[in-house]
Amino acid sequence: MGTAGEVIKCKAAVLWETQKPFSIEDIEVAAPKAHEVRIKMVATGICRTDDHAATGNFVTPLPIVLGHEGAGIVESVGEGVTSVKPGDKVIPLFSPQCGKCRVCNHPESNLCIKNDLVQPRGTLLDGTSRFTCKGKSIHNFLSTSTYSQYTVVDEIAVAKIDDASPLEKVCLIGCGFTTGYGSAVQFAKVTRGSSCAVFGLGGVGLSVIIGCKTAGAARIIGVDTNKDKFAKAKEFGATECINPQDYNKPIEEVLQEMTDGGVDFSFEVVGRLDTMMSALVGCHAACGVSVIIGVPPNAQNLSVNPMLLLGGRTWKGAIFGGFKSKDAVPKLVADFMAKKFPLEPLITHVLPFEKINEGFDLLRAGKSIRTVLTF
Ligand code: COD
Ligand code: ZN
Ligand code: ZN
Repeated sequence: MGTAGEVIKCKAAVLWETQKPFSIEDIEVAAPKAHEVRIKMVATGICRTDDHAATGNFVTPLPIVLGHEGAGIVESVGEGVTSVKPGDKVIPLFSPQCGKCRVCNHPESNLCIKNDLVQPRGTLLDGTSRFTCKGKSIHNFLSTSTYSQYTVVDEIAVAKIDDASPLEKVCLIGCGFTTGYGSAVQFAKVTRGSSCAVFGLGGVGLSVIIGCKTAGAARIIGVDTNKDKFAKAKEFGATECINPQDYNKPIEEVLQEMTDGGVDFSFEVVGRLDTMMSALVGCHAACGVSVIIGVPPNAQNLSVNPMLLLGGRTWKGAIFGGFKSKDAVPKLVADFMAKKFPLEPLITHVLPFEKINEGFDLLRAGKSIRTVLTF
């Protein structure tokens, strides 16, 4: 490859300060060091977590190149890289899989200890970044930084995918789709014939619905305070939709009455404490499972009566749908290619990368499900 080993000059969307628009800047991207991979980005989605970082709700070091839901082509690799090679189509992994730590070796868990998500340092594994702009080092975001024409990631944070895959669609497998779908099929293990309630019908909630439907759930009840979300939820497989504002009693009671004591599986995909409680109480007291997907506002806590769990309810939460990322992403792409689930209906807007601020405006105005930026 012509550029291997060299510094690449390219465009990236840099966030210098929170609550400010992104600036498209000329940046330098250094060559990958040992066990690192440089990727030419082809497409990237805009996820709510990027917005949380841009507004300061999700605290991360600045200045930074955000973006964590992307797909691209390997430009070059550092010494010792064996799982990908130049020319491979890949998806960067915001939740890596080192394959060696206690979590990676656990059969059910997936939040590898090498993640940069729980306490973001804003760097690659070696504690530095490969981005510079105007002489300043620019931080990495969630091991990925996809809002750049080129990015460098650690080998444990990238998965090779099918050469034939459409990158402008499968980029959603890098976060939003997988987070929702996996929460249903992999993490909660929704059963055939079961009843499910999905709180929050954004892109992730709709992906939960796709998962519940794929798993053969008999009833999928969408819950949202915005009734404009109902038509799309039904297209994805919701059997009924309810708006808490239409009832003069708590929505968990409505769910209990609708489903003989509560649903088998409930999912919180809003990121609010009150909906987390409603989802918990709205699942059956003895056999219900409630899954938290949304991240609550910084530093907020719940006070919970343990009796809610003593009867046998299960309450749990997961990142990335509980999937081990490097293993699961290539399989999910293969499943998409085999038409086991759709991604197209989640993509409401496609914009050139330079229009990134427009894409964020659409998200903030509630007008988009997913915007994909193309390079
Ligand atoms: N009751 C019911 N629905 C509500 C309520 C309420 N009180 N308030 C808002 N809603 C609805 C909104 O109308 C909207 O339809 C939906 O909830 C939220 O959708 P979006 O489009 O804002 O968000 P999504 O689907 O893109 O993402 C939602 C998450 C909760 C998943 C997201 O905000 C989040 O917390 N993500 C972090 C989870 C994670 O795994 N992060 C790692 C990398 S992303
Ligand atoms: Zn690990
Ligand atoms: Zn995300």
